[in-house]
Amino acid sequence: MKIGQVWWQGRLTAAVFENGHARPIPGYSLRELVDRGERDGVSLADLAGRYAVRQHESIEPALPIEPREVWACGCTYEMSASFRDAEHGTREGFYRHVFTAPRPEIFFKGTSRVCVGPAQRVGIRADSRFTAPEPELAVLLGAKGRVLGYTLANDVSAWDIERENPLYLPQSKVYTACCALGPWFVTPEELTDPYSLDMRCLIERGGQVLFDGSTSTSKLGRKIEELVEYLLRANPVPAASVLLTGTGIIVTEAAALAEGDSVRIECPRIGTLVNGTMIVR
Ligand code: DO4
Ligand code: MG
Repeated sequence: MKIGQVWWQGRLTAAVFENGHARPIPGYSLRELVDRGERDGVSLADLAGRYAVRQHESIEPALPIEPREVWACGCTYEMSASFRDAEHGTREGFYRHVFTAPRPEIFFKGTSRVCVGPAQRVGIRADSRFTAPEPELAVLLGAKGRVLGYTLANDVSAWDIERENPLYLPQSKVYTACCALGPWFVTPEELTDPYSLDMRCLIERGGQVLFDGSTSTSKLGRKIEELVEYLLRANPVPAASVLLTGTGIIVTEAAALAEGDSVRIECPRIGTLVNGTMIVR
């Protein structure tokens, strides 16, 4: 099942998506539906099947959830680790160590305050000259880290700020509209194997494709359960939070994001997430 949110009757409302249409779930945001499912011990798919309206509405997907917390993993693909070692001149493999070490890199990406949904604009910091999209598989977490669904995420990052000094990572990662999510979550009953997903990212400017890169989650160097287990160590992340699993696509500096660009992340088994860009101050 595909489940997310739509703007319906003046509020963000949970909805099931089928054949290009939405079936809203009156009275519930997706966060409220997750909480209800946890309280009653019922799966999201069961709740949605019970409460979604029967008629199909022509409404576009919105931000699929207002997450309580957003966390993100880094250097989970060899590509991301080796690119960063090259960027920082860390020949000894500062980032490669993180790719291979037992403990993964996990950082706080923010709350729903920094999230945007499909067709909304992601942010480019006014003080960054090289901001890049990081297309990632993301998971919706229930209580105790149970995976309730999979979606696409853009961990938009000011790479030049990170490049200046790794201690600037939070400033490169966390700011207004730094995280796009969508178009919806695919539940684990429908998406049984998250390790064989093709992902592609295109950056378009003025109708021209500036960048086109792809990867597969088969290159993800860690199991999602392992990432969640580390995330929850001494850190009881609440239900209705989201975890980004890292990028396997590295864009070139020539394709640094500029205002007005369009970033398209495609994953045939999940959907397509398209966002414009804007400068944020
Ligand atoms: O270490 C920096 C962040 C890495 C990251 O966000 C990623 O690999 O996706
Ligand atoms: Mg990332």
